[in-house]
Amino acid sequence: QTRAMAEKQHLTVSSSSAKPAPNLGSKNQQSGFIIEELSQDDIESITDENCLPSLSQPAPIMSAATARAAMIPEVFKNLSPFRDLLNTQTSQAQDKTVQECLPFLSGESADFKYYNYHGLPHLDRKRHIAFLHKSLKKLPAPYVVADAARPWMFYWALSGLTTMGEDVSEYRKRLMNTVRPIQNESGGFGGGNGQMSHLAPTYAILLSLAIVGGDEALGLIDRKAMWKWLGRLKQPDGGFQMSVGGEEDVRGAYCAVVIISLLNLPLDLPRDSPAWTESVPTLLTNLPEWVARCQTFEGGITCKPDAEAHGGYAFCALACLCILGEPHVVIPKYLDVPRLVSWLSARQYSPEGGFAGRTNKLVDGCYSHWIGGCWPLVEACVKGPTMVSHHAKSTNLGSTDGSGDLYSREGLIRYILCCCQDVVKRGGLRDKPSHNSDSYHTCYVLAGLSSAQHKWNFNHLTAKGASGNLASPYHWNVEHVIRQPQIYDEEDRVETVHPVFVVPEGVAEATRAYFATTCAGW
Ligand code: FPP
Ligand code: K
Ligand code: ZN
Repeated sequence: QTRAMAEKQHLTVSSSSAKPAPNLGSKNQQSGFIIEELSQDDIESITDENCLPSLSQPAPIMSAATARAAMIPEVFKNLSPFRDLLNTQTSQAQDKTVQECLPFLSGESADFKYYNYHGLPHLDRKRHIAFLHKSLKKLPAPYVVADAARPWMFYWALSGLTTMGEDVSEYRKRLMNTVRPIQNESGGFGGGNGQMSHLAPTYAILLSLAIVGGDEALGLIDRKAMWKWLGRLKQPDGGFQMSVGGEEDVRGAYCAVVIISLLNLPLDLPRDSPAWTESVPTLLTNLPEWVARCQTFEGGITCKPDAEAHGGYAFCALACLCILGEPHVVIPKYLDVPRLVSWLSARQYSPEGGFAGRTNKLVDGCYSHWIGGCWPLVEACVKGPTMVSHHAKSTNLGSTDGSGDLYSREGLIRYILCCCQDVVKRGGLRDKPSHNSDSYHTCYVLAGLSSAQHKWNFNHLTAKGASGNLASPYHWNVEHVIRQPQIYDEEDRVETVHPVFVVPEGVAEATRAYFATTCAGW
């Protein structure tokens, strides 16, 4: 729906865009925007690029701001035609959010000194990079409540920094010193010193060690203890608890298979597992069946059977399945794909362009990843394996125009660059304009931007350093999405992020290769 609408609106804009929109001038003045006359360069760049077709009549004199505004499709400037007219707390919150976002989307926010001809500001890398480096220093006292989430804090920072092209190897030693004492002898990592092991910090620590890289960093993980601990988390119904005696949910399913796959662990279930019987012989027995039970009547995925579908869990479920097998085989085997696509599509809003996490809730930058990151997996499932022969590692990436997209990449990129950047207070990316930036949103907004700017293809012929158990996720290739006209400036393209592991391209492959070669057996 969103896509069809966006296309329809594109046409509308093209045919009428020579007329300056009557309101925009006064709105711009109200918000303190300086309205310049169009320079000769401005006029030439508009006519030359065919951005405004059918300029058969002489171009009317309009301000650069108005010209820019005319380049923004109507769908990102007006209330949605599907607006819920029932007046409730929910619809009021939605209307308020739209009003909050519209000035940013219409090229009218005074926060930005520059908007390009498609109404997009630059990605303010310098500020976002500084923000994340700072988050790795000593934090102010209020962060004490987030102590158990400390491993997340450094994963988000390291992941966000590398997505913006930063080298983070300077953090290797400090990271190793931080995580060494929080690994428990009984397997896995806690959130901090003296805390019991939990799958969430264990996932964040494993990915962080993988990102900083090197044998020494990876070598500090006790694989055998990890395997035994995973056995204790495995449940008779197929799923995983987050900690011993803790909640069993789809995050557990995803974190567990990420760990098993990256560490190349044996699949046998330890005999002392609460789940072990002759009919549950492995860590993976009944796991995809358990994940399948998390799909709801809406088509989305919930944390555990019979609860509410949410984007965070949708990504966990899809990425888990894409570790268990090939997307085009395993996703349709366990999920109702048309219903899933319908639910995912309904998460993208207009005019905001970004995603909400669940029905009747608000757009939020972090769903650029949790929902946005579902799309490459679902697209690969729908499209089937590709035969692209080029190998992708940054040099000479192939490119595609993104045809076959199931969502509006343009909408997502607009929401991210226009609404999610703090370029005034402290840098970093955020949920929405009224919210402060934080490292969680910085990490996942950037991951979403990367997935909107690139296209991942599943290619079962290409094995990047992996064969054996759970080797599917090492068979992806990436291409640049290049579309004419490209709405964002090429300098604002970020790095490629693995669609299943959410680490820089190549990192998961190197990690698996390390554990497959140096740790054959224990
Ligand atoms: C609702 O928050 C959020 C949840 C119920 C959990 C979301 C789950 C994730 C983000 C996935 C975590 C993944 C791993 C790998 C640990 P809310 O009510 O504040 O937000 P909302 O209004 O947008 O739903
Ligand atoms: K939220
Ligand atoms: Zn959020």
